[in-house]
Amino acid sequence: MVNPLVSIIMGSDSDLEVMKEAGKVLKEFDVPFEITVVSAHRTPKRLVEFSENAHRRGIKVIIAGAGGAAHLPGMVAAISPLPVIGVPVKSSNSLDGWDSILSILQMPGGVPVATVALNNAKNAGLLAAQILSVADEDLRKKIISYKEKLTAEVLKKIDKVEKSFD
Ligand code: RP5
Repeated sequence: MVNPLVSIIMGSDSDLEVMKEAGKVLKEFDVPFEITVVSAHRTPKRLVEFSENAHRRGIKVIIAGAGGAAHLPGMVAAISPLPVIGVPVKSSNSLDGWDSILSILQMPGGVPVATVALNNAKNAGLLAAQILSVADEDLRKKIISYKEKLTAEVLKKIDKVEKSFD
C-alpha cells in the first residue's frame, strides 16, 4: 500500500492468521497499512532498523503481535517514539497464552505498550484507527458510525431475547 500510516508487524508468519484481523479493520476504515514479519529473536537487527525508521517513513502507529516469549512489541516500544499496540498471540510455543499476555502487558514504567486481549488483533486495528482519528475528522465520523452500528446490532438482539417467550 502507498504511504502506509499503520505498520502491522508480527514475530513469525505463523502469527498471520491472527494478525490479519487488524488489517481487515484498517481496510474497512480506508486506513493505509503495511504488514510484515519482524522477529525480535531471529532478526534483531531488522527490529532495530524498523523501530528507528518507522516514524521517518510516515508510519504513525505500530501494531505488533507475537506469541510465547513475546518480546517484539516491548522492544519496538523501547526504540520507537510511535505508539505501539501489542497483540498477544496464542502460538505453538505458548503454554496457554498467559506467557504472551504477560510478556507484552507487564512493561516497565516509561515504555508503554497498549496491550489488547489474547489474539484480539481486531481491537488493535480499531485502536490504531481511533488514535489516527484524533487528527482526522473523516475517520472519526467512520468510527462514530461503526459504534452506532454496534449499538444497533445489540438492540436488535435485546429485542429478540426479550421476545423469546412470547
Ligand atoms: C514468536 O514465536 C512468534 O511471534 C510466534 O508467535 C512464535 C512461534 O514462531 P514460529 O516458531 O511458528 O515461527 O516469536
